[in-house]
Amino acid sequence: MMRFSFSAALAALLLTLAATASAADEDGYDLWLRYRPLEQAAQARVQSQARSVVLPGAPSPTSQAALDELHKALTGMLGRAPAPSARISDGALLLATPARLQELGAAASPLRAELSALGNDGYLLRQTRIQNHNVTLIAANTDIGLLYGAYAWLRDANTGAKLEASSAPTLQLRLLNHWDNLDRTVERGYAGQSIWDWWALPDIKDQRYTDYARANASLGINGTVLNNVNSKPEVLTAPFIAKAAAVADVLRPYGIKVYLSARFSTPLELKETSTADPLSPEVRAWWQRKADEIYKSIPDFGGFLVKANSEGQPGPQDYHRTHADGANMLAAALAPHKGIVMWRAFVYAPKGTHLNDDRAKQAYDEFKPLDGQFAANVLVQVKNGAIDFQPREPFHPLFGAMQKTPLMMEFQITKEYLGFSTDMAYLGTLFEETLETDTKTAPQGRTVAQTLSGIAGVANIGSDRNWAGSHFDQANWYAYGRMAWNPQAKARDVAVEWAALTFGPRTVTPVVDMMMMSRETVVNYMTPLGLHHIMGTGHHHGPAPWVDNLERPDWNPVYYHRASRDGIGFDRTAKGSNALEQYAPEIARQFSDPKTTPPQFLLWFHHLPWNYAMPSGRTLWAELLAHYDQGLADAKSLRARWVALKPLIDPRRYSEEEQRLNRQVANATLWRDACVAYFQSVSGLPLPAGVQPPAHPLDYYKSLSYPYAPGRG
Ligand code: BDP
Repeated sequence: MMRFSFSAALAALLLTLAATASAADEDGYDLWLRYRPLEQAAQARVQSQARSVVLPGAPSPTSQAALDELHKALTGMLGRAPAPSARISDGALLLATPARLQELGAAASPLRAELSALGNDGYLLRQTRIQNHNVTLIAANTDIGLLYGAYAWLRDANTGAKLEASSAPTLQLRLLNHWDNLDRTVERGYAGQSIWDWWALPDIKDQRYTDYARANASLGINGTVLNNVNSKPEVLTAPFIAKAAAVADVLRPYGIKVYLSARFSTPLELKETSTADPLSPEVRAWWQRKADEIYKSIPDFGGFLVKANSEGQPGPQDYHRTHADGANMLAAALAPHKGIVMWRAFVYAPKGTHLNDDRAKQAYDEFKPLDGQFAANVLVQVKNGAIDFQPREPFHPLFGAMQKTPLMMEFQITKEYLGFSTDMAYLGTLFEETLETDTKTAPQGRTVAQTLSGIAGVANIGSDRNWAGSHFDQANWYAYGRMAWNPQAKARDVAVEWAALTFGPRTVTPVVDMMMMSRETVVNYMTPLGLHHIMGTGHHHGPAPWVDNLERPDWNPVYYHRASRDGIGFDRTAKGSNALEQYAPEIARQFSDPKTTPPQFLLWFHHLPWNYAMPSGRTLWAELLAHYDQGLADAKSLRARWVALKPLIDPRRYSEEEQRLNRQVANATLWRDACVAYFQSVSGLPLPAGVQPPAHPLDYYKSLSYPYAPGRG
């Protein structure tokens, strides 16, 4: 017995030592492109597929990028670089388009036929025989397809996933939106300063720009809007066009186009026109000249993203014109150059102007009547939900409703409302939940994903060493990119990939379990059962459900939760604001009855008495409390799960996340206690047996303020 426990203890110790010894400190800069030495069996497998790397024909900047990445990766994974070669031999990793295959004297037509359905960006990976040699083939129609294929092969090589795959994206526009200002502050950024060093550009091009391009290309992201939607006129002046052009030069080989956010009143504010009226010939001519000027420096410039007539931004309505008038004017300037306009549907009127009875209705009210009036190169960009990137929202009713206008999805990768970069929340589950929802719209019911022509994610990237503010926030960039490429992808599968690439194969199951529970955890301790927008004023950190004194009714949390002695929730049925009418009839019918409304959206659509009977058998009051308690318990569980992983994670990344998870428990406690205290003060109901009273009286929570909270831009 003695001997057994001694040797068991020794074995455990050795295991721990082995694990810690192999886990050298990492700072996260390498993201999921770490290329650390593979374990022996994996090395042998990868080695057998890549004895040499062959690119027939002359390299282009894009295929050179693929070669460089393979070289870097194989050197890291195998300990030495395979020989680059122009000829095939057994065990070669062959990168080939049909045209490149011909350069080898091999028949290209069978491959061409196979690739015909894969478009410009798709690729296929397979083990095959060419010219009597066993090779691993990465094939595509274009060099950018080869680059995507090379990254896919590397993913497989690292995770041990099966080869033999072909893949092509369904959405042609897969963009990041940076909310980065010209002074390097980042609106809603929690990862340090902007990576775009506008002051140093165009002369100084940081290595980060190349690494940013590699990371994005590895996911298939093919466009980036460099500056904040709350844009400045200066970004369209000659010096900034030159700076944007320098960035575009770095990103181009990686298949990433540059776009800019344009301020609608730019010509007027630069004093180059006397108005910004979109129908004025002077204004139209100015934008045409401006487009010509931009395309001289950036021949593949993507186009403009525009936030107009929202939160005080200028727009066509200032001249009694419509969103379509404004968007089409810009579209006309860009069309000759094949540029596009992404016109945002996140609109709500500034102070003093019209506010309808429900902010959730405004985008639909303004845009649905314009369906069919937008020029061919305009896309309307719609946030995933009708309010504002909440921890959970039902899908935006414009998806499916705008049948004659191409739509883009706008997700927020940066966690403005989900705990910044301190709280862990894996957003893959949020993306999946939205994308797979059936809009129940013609012709036969379409998921949100099927209504899209493009997708945009508000970036969580900054100049922090780990790019995203925390290691787990890298997963949100990763998941966004993978799901932009394949909107049918499952959040769990994506998490498995990311965990293997980021923390190594032995951590996958526990890390993925943490990721998969993390977003629901945040929903539970912040806004369970369909509550929304009860965060602190301005910075959106922490709970503030009591706030009722801001100028606009729809800036106040009390507007959204409507809690009083008689009950809680926003009535969006026909008896209330009737926002439900904006959805397809089947959904409107289902959600108009609280009994058939999914519980996670209950208080989004219904105002219900505190003693309303929930399916669980509890009253609504008890259920609400149970969700807050669950959120806090799960935050503690996340921390405990991470602590258990300590032997498998390098000390630096372990400790950086452990500190954040401690902070998350504190944050969850604050949310839980403050919300329990506040809602109890409103409901007047006692806490059921077993429910802990909040640590402090309500006034304590009300007195907290965060004047220096990050992300205000
Ligand atoms: C809100 C943000 C604000 C953005 C706005 C937008 O709080 O900073 O400018 O969205 O999307 O969520 O335009």
